[in-house]
Amino acid sequence: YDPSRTAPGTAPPLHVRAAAVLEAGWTGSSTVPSRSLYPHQWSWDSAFIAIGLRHVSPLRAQTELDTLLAAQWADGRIPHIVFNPSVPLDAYFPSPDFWRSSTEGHTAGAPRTVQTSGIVQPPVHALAAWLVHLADPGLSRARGFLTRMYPRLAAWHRYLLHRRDLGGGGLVSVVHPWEQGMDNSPCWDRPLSRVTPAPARSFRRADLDHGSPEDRPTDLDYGRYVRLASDYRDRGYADGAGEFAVEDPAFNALLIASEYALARIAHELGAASTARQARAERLTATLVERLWEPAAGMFLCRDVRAGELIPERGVSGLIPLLLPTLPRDLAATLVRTVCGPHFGLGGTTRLVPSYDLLGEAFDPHRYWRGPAWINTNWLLERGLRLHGERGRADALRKGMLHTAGASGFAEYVEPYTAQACGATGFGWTAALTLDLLH
Ligand code: 9WN
Repeated sequence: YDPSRTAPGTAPPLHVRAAAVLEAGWTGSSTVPSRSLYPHQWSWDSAFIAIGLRHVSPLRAQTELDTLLAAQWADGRIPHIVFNPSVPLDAYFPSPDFWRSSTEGHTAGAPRTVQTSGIVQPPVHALAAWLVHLADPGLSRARGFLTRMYPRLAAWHRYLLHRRDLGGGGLVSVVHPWEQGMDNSPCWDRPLSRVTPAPARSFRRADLDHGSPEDRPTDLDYGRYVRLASDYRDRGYADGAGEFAVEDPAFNALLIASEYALARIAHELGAASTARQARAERLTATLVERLWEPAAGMFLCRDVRAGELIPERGVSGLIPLLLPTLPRDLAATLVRTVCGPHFGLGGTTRLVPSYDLLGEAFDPHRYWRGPAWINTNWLLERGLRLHGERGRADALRKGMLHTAGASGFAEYVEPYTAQACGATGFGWTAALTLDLLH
């Protein structure tokens, strides 16, 4: 892009503006989701960011993942936040002095030299590593990128499949809403209602100083988030005993998609890959068995502690469209649901909302209770394409690119009008825009 050849007053092209967002968020070793609201490294943000960054600089995309995986715990978990020591403690809550990873996480093998949180986020990483490799296989091989990634990613998946099968049925449970990444989704209301909130005076939120306070989770939500996280910490981050355990369709679908990617990585490295491929197929069948709800035409979350499906339609229940061996009739049903009255794609909404348009808890502005997010839409676009829905995928892609540019790469948007909400110049919005442009 050469600004001297552009007419004065013309905005730079979308890819230039998206790359500038990633440039502004680059710390030298990773990218922040947002300088104001999220000034550290987040796990699934980094995976999505690497997927976009590979088009600007494959080297930086590799470094993004290297930095994250350098903070992996000895038990295999990849923490959801890796803290930047040069950022003041009060810039984000909960800060390192809340998680106390290097002391409380000692038994679970938390690193000593870097401070992290003790919970996890969706496993998009193997998928990201594979896509980063493909952007420049020569550079990747020369730097031993996949050789370095593979054992760490394998340990990560092992942790999830062995330590987090809290329901005993073969799927992974999340133990905190922050782990699933859609913090205040109405899907969590029921399991969260059993959790006694920590007193409001026992902590101080930092998010309300930056975000749009009326969109953010409530103080009551935060009381429960804090209680769950501090109980987990006080158990030394040992898995199994917590009050909150939910099998989530998106978290598990992303693990399966990453397991397929890990099979490809193994193959590229000359290692055995068929067992992984078979495991991904088995996990897909288990996902259908445990979380598919024919009456809803989609997947639902399972509340493991109550032993029942949660009767709320969140966007998470559509994400398994990403899976190649999903039975054909289920894929067709999911497409009908995305385009039907509950999600409105191609009809009332510009992008797929985070929650059921007809649900009682729907709120078009409140974070994960209605607004549309680029990462979930990017995953659905891939799913539509994979299952032969080219026209719908193209239309969604167009809608995403338009929304991303017009909203200043907003964190999330109102689903009917695509009006910008939350932070602007948001990392994964810019990164996934770059990916869609390629
Ligand atoms: C808690 C960073 C993260 C995203 C999550 C999003 C939000 C954090 C918060 O921001 O969560 O992890 O403070 O609200 O819900 O998906 O990874 O962008």
